[in-house]
Amino acid sequence: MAGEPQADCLFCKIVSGEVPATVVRETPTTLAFRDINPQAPTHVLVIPKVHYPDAATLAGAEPGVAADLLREAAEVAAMDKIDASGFRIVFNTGAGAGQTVFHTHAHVLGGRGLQWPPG
Ligand code: D5M
Repeated sequence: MAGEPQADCLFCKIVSGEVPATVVRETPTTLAFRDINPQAPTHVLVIPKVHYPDAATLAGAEPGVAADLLREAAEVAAMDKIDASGFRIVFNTGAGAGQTVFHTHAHVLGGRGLQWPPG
């Protein structure tokens, strides 16, 4: 069922503690942990604890939790002191956009100059 943990989902397993992660922040609705393959000095993933495959479906079903993700992304940037120099919040949405894990996640990237447009 939408929103329920999925047995084959890597990020649901991180939420449950079955798969370890370097957790940097946690709220009742979200978890933030360091990306295993960082693309910048700060590269943190912020995920909802509930399972929705991407940001669009999460926003449609649970807009309050989607707002929590954005708030937590900003908190991560402040925590790592990248908020003053600028940072990027990315939701890859769909395989064609590079999404590989189909549990909503915001990439928070910063700590170096970021190019635009992204690749
Ligand atoms: O981003 C999926 C991201 O998830 C990608 O940057 C690697 C990261 N990843 C994959 N496995 C792990 C674990 N176990 N811990 C932390 N980070 C992980 P996407 O936008 O779907 O391409």
